[in-house]
Amino acid sequence: GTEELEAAFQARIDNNERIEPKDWMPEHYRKTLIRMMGQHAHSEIVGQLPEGNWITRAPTLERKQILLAKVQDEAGHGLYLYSAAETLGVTRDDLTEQLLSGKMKYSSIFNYPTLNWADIGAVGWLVDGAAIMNQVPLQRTSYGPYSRAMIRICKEESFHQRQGFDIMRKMANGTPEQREMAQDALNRFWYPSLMMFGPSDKESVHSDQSMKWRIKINTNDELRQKFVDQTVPQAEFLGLSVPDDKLAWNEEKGGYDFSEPDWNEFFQVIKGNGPCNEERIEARRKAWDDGAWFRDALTAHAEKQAQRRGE
Ligand code: FAQ
Repeated sequence: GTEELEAAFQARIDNNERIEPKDWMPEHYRKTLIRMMGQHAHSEIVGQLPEGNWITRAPTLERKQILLAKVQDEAGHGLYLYSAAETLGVTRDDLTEQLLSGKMKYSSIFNYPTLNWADIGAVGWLVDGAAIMNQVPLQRTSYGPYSRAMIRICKEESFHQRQGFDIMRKMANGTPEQREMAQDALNRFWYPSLMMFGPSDKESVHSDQSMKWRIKINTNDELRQKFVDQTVPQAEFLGLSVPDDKLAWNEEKGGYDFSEPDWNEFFQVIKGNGPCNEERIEARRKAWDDGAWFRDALTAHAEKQAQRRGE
């Protein structure tokens, strides 16, 4: 019966085995993965927009080439992840339609605007930094196709993080105005970056089950703490200050004490009420609608070929 199947499934998970597409899995495991991988794929795609905004205005040809390559990488990550999600029996079209109808989410962080060039540095340093902190453990997630996608993606993300830090270093050591821009970017991106790890463990509805299934390896608060501990010394190295009066090293716990982000703002943003939600979805809808003729042409072509083959 189902109970036996579930027990055998859990035993495989506990034994640290990877689950592959054709293996038996509980329906809720499949649904959870579709939600998480779909959201992750959407984030990679929507995440191109805030940075794409600066490709035409990058300060040098070299910076422009680097940014262009990074944004292209994000498109590639989205594609691996959509493909990995498709192994669970959902189509990419379905996932896209659920994003456009507001049924599926994407990371809260991409609903904030990139106002100046230093923001591109802050996105690479903090947003990619937070993404890596979350994704490195996911290389060991229980679902095979997701874990393999993560291995590839993490390699590219670490290059992204370094390019962001490099922009920050340049700005923080530049003219007083550039330094001010770097500080301003850190001020605006700090708390939204902390929100990327999801709500506090108390409010995280999916963590318990997802950790039992090793879909998630760490809790949201664990990863947020690691991110703060890693990032504060980097801010110090840049000579910038983290916008948190309560930030203090706590010897006993071997980590920093820090202020929680404004969770009310977080829940507003994921409900669709952040500064750029409408603009982001509108850009995705336009791309989807503008591409309709191409999808139709591909289908018509495939049908014609099948007819010629007499199928
Ligand atoms: N934004 O119960 P939990 C990138 C939702 S990196 C929006 O704790 P869970 C790279 C959550 O879905 C960013 N919604 O949920 C890049 C749930 O709502 P639901 C993408 C959020 O899944 C860099 C509810 O809150 N990375 O794109 C967020 O166990 C630069 C309750 O939360 C990933 O997706 C949020 N921040 O833990 C690209 C990593 N947090 O669905 C371009 C994979 C929570 O029930 C440029 N995902 N929610 O309606 C994960 O690790 C997990 O899904 C968490 C959330 C940790 C994000």
